[in-house]
Amino acid sequence: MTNQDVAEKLREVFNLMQLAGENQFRAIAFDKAAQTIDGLSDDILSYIESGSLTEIKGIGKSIAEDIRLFHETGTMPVLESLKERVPKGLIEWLNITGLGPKSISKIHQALGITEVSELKEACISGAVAKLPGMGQKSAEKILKSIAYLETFGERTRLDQALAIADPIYRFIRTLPGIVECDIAGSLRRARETIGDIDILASASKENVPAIFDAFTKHELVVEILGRGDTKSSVRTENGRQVDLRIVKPQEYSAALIYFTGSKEHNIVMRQRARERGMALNEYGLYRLTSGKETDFDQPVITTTESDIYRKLDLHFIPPEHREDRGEFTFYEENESMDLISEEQIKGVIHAHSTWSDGKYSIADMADTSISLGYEYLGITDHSRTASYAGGLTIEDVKRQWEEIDRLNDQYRTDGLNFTIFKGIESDILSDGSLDYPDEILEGFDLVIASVHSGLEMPREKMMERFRNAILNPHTTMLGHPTGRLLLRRDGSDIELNQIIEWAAETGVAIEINASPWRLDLDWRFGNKALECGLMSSVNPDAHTTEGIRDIRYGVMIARKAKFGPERILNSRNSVQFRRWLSEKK
Ligand code: DGT
Ligand code: CA
Ligand code: CA
Ligand code: ZN
Repeated sequence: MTNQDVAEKLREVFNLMQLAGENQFRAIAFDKAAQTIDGLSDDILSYIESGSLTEIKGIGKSIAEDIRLFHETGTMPVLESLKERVPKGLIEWLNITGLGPKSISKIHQALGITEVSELKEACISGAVAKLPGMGQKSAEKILKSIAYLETFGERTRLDQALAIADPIYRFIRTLPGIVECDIAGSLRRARETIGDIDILASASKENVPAIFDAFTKHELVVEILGRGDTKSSVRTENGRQVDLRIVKPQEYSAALIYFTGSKEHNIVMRQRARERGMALNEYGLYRLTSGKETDFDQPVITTTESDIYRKLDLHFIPPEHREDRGEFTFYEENESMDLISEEQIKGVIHAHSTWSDGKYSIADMADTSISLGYEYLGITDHSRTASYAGGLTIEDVKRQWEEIDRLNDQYRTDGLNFTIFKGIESDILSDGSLDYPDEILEGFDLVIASVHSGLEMPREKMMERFRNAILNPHTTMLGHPTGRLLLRRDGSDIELNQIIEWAAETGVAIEINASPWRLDLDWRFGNKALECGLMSSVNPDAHTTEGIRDIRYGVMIARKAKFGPERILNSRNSVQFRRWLSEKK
């Protein structure tokens, strides 16, 4: 049980209390407690164990008791009773972006509806627009969010899928009788969102029932969706479906290619097999009969995925490139592509501190970076226009520089090979200019230029805005270019191919924002980026010390987008990185 687990539960109470129309002050107390615990630097468990929860500011006796019960029983009575009182349908409305509990409660009470489908109708009919404080615009926004839910509700973010898949995979791998086991499907291909989780294993026949028994009894499983001789499907705690398939050991490599996908990649693979007088399916590679049918009596012996690729005149194609987006041409000719790996990342770029909206001090962020083995940290708090995120005034900037100088002096005195770079995440203003006068911008080691407002500008204006930001000599790199939030909000309407060309021409990098909410630059622009020689950097956009670990997801996407270490800035050591920055200037 982490601090974040507790905060999440308290926030759930806050939301449901508002839906239930409970006393505002009581509800807000839960929200405040959640915020406090989110920002707590000590482990909440230590407070629970020593019975000192009420010593935390903003945690009264009653919330302390709720937290204690949550720790003891896994739930809170206050939450359970709320869940009984609030209509189930309404709770689903909370997933509609831009619709807060207050509005939900208002619409529900005025129109007496509880289902998402009814809400949709009420938006179309104009009933929602007529409510006080709502209007046509709000109704349209709600409709758009519902459409989004309908399309993506069945998918999940990469980090959420990994949090389920990793423990289950580790568990299965060690079961008696397992010969081989891998995560397959979209997760193995490192897609940014995942439908269901596919796990593939091989085992001899007599072991299969016991393996399925163990799988369906795993602690994360809440429901068994189906069970057959070769496949079993379950639903896990947060609603995710996991499929486990078990094949015969000799079928494993063909099955792994098949169930890794993508479908598009598989189609080309089967075609290549036929062109070479063979048939490829999920069981193996076979010769064709004279009548061009699969001859199951004549298997082509292969024991690894590489063997199968070789028979089809290809070098091994790494799973993250199996999308039928140019990989066949490349791996016909080339043995491999030099791809960035997590160990090659030397520095943490794009991190926020308490100076703006981060939860930890610069020194804390640096300590965590050091303990994770990084050589440098580029602190990039928000700029002054982003006042909602605590953006820095010019005075703040100067004082922050002094703090960074002091810390760097300290590292030098201590003989530590660690540097903090002075950075800023500057808002790109609506005309494309950056957020400080030149004499301040000059003082930064690096400037990440990002759009945080007016994301819905018409394309032409937006492109002009980006062009100006790229042409600004102080811009080191663009941050999260589209501004999308995965499964929540579309990105800006921009022509990214053009932006990539401009950036590459002027030597501006475009970050791969590693936050699993963003993963922006999208990997689909990897081919274009490669063709132009675009530079990038795998940036965690960390607002907490824990957030630094998001680099993991960014590296997965960078590999998928075909970036090797030479085009990833933060694979350079701090000396090389500093040199690149000064050459850019
Ligand atoms: P997802 O789950 O929507 O994120 O995406 P995938 O790629 O994991 O798709 P899924 O779970 O439906 O199937 C896993 C793999 O199995 C898929 O990548 C390719 C293979 N596969 C499934 N159905 C078909 C099919 O109808 N034709 C072909 N060629 N391959 C299939
Ligand atoms: Ca899948
Ligand atoms: Ca599946
Ligand atoms: Zn940002």
